[in-house]
Amino acid sequence: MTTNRTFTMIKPDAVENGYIGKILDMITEAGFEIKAMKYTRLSQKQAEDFYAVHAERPFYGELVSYMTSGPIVAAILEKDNAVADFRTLIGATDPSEAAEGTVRKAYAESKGRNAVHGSDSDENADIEGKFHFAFEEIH
Ligand code: IDP
Ligand code: MG
Repeated sequence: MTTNRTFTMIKPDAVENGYIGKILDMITEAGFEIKAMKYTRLSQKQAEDFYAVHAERPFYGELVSYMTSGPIVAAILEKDNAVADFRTLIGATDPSEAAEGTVRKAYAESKGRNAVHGSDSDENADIEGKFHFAFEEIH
């Protein structure tokens, strides 16, 4: 398993608000290299499966409907210590708790509509990357 990769999505709120370029700029400026990328829209089933771990949480329905509400940018990123460094770059789940200089502080609307996803472990980075990209789409 690769330990220097993470998986991200620029979520529908950030796409809708015109922040794709600004967020990709923050990501590349922070030293992440893009290994795979696509502009796509999650189906109901894809969103349900991707967030299955949250199925019992009260916000699950809201989360699935938000994540299918518009297009996203999905990407696999590479950097030493990618998972932890990317979580630092995006900041806390709730933008009101996110540190200055983080993506969520700058661009998230709320705890639910929080601009970006970042994998929380090497294992999930691998699973989530493969969920969205075929082998030949990763370079
Ligand atoms: P993370 O994205 O920072 O890892 P998680 O706790 O894994 O946060 O939650 C996954 C996603 O579910 C969040 O990014 C956010 O979009 C949504 N979410 C989490 N907590 C809430 C909540 O309390 N209300 C609404 N949506 C939430
Ligand atoms: Mg999470």
